[in-house]
Amino acid sequence: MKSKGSKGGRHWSLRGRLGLPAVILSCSFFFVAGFFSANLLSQNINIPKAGVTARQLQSVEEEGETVQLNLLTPGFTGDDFISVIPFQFLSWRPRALYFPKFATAEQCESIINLSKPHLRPSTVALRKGETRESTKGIRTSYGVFVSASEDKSEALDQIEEKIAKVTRLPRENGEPFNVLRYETGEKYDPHYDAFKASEFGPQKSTRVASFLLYLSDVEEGGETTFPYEDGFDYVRGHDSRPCNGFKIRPRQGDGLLFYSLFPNNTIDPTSLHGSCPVIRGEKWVATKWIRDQEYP
Ligand SMILES: O=C(O)CCC(=O)C(=O)O
Repeated sequence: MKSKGSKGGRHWSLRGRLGLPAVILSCSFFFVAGFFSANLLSQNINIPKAGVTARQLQSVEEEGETVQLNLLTPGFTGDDFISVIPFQFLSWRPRALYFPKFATAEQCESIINLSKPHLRPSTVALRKGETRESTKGIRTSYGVFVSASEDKSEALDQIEEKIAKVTRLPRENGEPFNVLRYETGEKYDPHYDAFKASEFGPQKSTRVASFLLYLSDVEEGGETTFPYEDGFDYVRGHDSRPCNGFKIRPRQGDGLLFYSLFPNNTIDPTSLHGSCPVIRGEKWVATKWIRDQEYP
């Protein structure tokens, strides 16, 4: 009661000097400021450096109308902004998505320049009984493995982060990028990215998904192909020579994601894929294979 009375006395004396509206306004201001700073500190949230970014993404224009988006307080490892990463859903069999303009032309060029001096003939994983000689000609591109940490321009770091977001698979599960160059006539015959233990021996982990970032356009040929897309040809025993099937034409900066495994962790037969031979021009692509656990 005592404190109530004394608060009341101060309130009324302020009212006398400033007027009621000014008092209510300043009380509301301090309440709101106190509430938000306490909330932010207790959640250890980084206030975005460019506050505008967060605000801009709180609404989107859809068919001429402004639609408000709800920005929530994120968990410790979440984002305090809303991301918009456009994609086209390409297929259920295999589960494949296309991400137009996933990377910028500058990022692509910088990855090519970083990789170019280190290219070596690409190799394939060997099944029991296979040799380098017996598998010669299956994959004729040149390539190099590059980790995000080796790229001072940070392009690979930014792309790896973005891939983790769209796949919802942790960065730690990704193998280093395999940057590939195909010149005229070079190709990769249809194959699976996931290794069957019965063919390749016991594996520490399995490849769940593959993300291909096209680093260049190709004048002709060089499409990524899925000969068994939708299972139709698969059921009919379609042959899998390049280049039949559902084809994706490389375009600089675009990304292709597909899953090699079904949700029950068995290999999706329709994830068979390859690269058609380049007919004209040169193809550059960076592949990120993502495993079911931390790699290596
Ligand atoms: O180059 C492509 O389009 C396909 C590459 C590929 O199949 C792979 O890296 O596993």
